[in-house]
Amino acid sequence: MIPLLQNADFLELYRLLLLTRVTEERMVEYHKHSPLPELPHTSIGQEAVGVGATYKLRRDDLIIPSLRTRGAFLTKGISSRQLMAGAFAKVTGAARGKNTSHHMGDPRCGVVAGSGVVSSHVPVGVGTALAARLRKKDYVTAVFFGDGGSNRGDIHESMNMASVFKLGIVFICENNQYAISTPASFHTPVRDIAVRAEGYGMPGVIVDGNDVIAVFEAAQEAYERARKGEGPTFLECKTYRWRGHSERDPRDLRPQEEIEEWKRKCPVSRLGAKLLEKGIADENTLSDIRKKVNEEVEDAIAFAESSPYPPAEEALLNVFSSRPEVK
Ligand SMILES: Cc1ncc(C[n+]2csc(CCOP(=O)(O)OP(=O)(O)O)c2C)c(N)n1
Ligand SMILES: [Mg+2]
Repeated sequence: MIPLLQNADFLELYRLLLLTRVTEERMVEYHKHSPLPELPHTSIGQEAVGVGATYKLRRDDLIIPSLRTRGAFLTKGISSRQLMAGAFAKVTGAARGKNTSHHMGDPRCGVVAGSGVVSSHVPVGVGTALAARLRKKDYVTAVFFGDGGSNRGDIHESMNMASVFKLGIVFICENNQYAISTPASFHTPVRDIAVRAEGYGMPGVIVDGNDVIAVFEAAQEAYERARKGEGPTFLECKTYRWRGHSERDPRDLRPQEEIEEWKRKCPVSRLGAKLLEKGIADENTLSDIRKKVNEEVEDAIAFAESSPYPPAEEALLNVFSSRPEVK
């Protein structure tokens, strides 16, 4: 059964969207005057995908974020302090400074570390879903990737294998319509990437990726199917990033009017307006949430700044695993 959202959930979703937004805005500002070890690749404008698709997942459910699924870290239980310390490559980050928040993981919260090689983490998700089957567990795996990444062979092999074995995995495509500055119409011959799901015998669902509630509901339906052993789902979330590919993008080649049009579909203000309209919150409630979020992010920055880098003797820790003895 898909969990019904209560008023407290709507407020929490608003807080998580805003926390993701403010975290990234502050990372960008900070990076401008004092370059961070992590080159920010923001999800500003598309926060509803990571937050909506991971809200109410269990702690033992696994997620493998894309290069841009920032909100999912927070929803899954990584603290803003750990996330920010990750961007600063400090030892207090979730990966103890070995990986910035860009690709870091934390097994304690069910976040599997991603990879800098686009889509190479998707087969890993098939592996974790297969592990659940072999261990007779009902945790699910959600793996995130972009529209550009959806053209890599890894994804097609993964979808095929996951469907053949009816594994508990959900393929979540963050279709923000660009791969760096190449429009999806240049790199993908179909308008809706979800139509490819049919070729792999799984449902292909398209959802408004700027509507956090719609993303939540579609994802929950897919997880339910996955948990019941009915197999994978492909979920395409149509969205848009407001900023360039990364903070190193010298010039964003996308049309300014297009960016402005998508800003009017802001997932954070959309949910805020819904809360006001339904009487779930008033202006005071929302500004109180905003105040607390700003304080939390400032605290995270202070924490990251004052945290140490990892000690040299940790350089080889958790990098290699010893080879099992062959008898
Ligand atoms: C295999 C591989 N090719 C190219 C790159 C360089 N690269 C990094 S991100 C990116 C674009 C990815 O676009 P998309 O999958 O749509 O994700 P988005 O950045 O839009 O979230 C590219 C080409 C890479 N990291 N790995
Ligand atoms: Mg993209």
